[in-house]
Amino acid sequence: MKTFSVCCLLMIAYYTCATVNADVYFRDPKPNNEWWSSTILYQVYPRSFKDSNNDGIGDLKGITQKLDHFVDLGIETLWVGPFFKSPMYDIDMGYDVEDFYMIDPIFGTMDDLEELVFEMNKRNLKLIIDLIPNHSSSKCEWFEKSIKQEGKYKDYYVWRNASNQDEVLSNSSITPIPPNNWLSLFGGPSWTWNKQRKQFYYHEFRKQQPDFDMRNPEVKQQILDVMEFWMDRGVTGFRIDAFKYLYENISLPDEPFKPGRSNASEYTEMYHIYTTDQPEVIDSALEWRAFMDDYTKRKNKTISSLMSTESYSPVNVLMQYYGNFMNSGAHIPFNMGLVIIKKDDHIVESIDTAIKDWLYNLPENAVPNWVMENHDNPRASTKFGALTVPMFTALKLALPGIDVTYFGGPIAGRARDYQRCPMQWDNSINAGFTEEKKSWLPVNPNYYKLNVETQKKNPTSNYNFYKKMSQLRKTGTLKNGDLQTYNITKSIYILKRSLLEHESYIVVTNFGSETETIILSNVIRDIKDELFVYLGSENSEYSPGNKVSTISTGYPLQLRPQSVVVLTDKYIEPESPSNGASGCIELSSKCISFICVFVLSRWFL
Ligand SMILES: [Ca+2]
Ligand SMILES: [Ca+2]
Repeated sequence: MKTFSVCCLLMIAYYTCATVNADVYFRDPKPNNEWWSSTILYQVYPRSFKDSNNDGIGDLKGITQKLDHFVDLGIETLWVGPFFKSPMYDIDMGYDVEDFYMIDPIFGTMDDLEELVFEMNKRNLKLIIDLIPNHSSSKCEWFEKSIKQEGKYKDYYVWRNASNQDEVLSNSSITPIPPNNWLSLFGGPSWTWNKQRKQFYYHEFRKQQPDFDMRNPEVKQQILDVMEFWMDRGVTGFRIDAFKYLYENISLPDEPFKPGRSNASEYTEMYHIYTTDQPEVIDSALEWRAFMDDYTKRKNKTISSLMSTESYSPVNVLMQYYGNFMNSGAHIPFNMGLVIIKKDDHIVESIDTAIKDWLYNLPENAVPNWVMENHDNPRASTKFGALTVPMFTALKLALPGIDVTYFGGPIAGRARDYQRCPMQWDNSINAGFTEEKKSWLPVNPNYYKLNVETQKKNPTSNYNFYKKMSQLRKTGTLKNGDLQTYNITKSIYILKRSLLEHESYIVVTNFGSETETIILSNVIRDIKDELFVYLGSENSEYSPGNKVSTISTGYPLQLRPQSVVVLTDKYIEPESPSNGASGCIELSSKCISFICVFVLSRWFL
């Protein structure tokens, strides 16, 4: 009893000390050294990454050609978007799969994939691909067979009679009425009548994307077969698309309107309580994880496969995707908290809320993850301005857990407000994306200066900023350290990582419009009087090795608007003069030698 009281007192004392001035205190539950636990998952949008055969469209061989790009950036895991055979209908192109076992000729062949995996393995890179289990294309052979009610395919999809089925069957001029009021995400009924089968089929997305009936055991097995097929080809896991839409309530009740709403064809006017995040979705998370773990054992794989899920669901639901004490679920239920923050005066508060929401709700031993950009949303540079790119890079890459980076993010490709535009590699024609005169989407005309090659040469570029942050993630502190955040004003946001017997790192950002003087010792307890700059954004005017006082005397941090510095209590050697400066010195010494020779030769002659 006495020991218990002492323990309680110690715990209270410990938490009081630890949280006295920090907004979030997050302690990594245990050193987590799985290959995925602090990885960067880099999303490659294959159409726009690199074209190898000059048809203007990116392809698998193109990705293979650019693998050293990832090695240079310190990225270990690629998530390559869908490359399966597909009619590529409309803007959702590629997410309407016609053949789940085939690569679309636009992207290449099975041999190209084999070469990609081989070259990735050589570089210790891992490949994650999309799994699209909710629906197929209406051109998929399975759907065609389902229409004809052929064998096991008969109930592969969600087929239902019309509400007025008897009348329709007896009189072909009568319009069939859908079984209920459910809507497609793109507006209008999510039911489309099939004249041949004389039934409605359900589609959460477009009518060209019919939903599978996930309650059918044959379908469940089919999905597992698809997973195994690609894992056999060297894929180390999946990003599971549209996860919350896997199941619909079996008795098809109408969905209710939101208060004061009545537009029966507008998706956002209803609560989708019977078509999203049904309890069976969580079961799928557990079953598929178990299947993937079992695969690792069966095939004697040295590393486990990674399961990530895409759902814009409430945090409490996403936390259930992680699984429970008995059974694990997804390694990464994508955390979209930072994707949805808006540009306004409360940005610091919004970032803080997004971080807190995830970490406070995280189950024990689960690893957090952070997404900010993807193919469906505008880039941060478009939304918040180009100067904020290193600020978000520093914050995101300094947070514990897994980072998800969207292609082009490290150079802050500002692609005409369109996040799918081709990657800008260099200043050659079409930014080095393709030699074809026309690429599938136009390349941003700013590519002559905004490209990977140019940024690589500039030590203060966004590319090199990202690279240095990614190198920092290899330290014990960033891998396993604690996190504290300080939300002190509307413009200043501070994030600290620390680990016993290791150096600490402090990210300080200024989202405001004026230069701010920050006395860090007023904010952070037990801080040394002087810290070193590990990294500063170009506009911060701080360079690695600069000293900063954390007290009011000396040289306290003066942070320019829209800038960021990363500070540490470890000694950082000041950077040697830049190439330009040493070039000058070299040039002037050459001049002096020349003058000397000239003078001496005049003297003697
Ligand atoms: Ca191509
Ligand atoms: Ca579904």
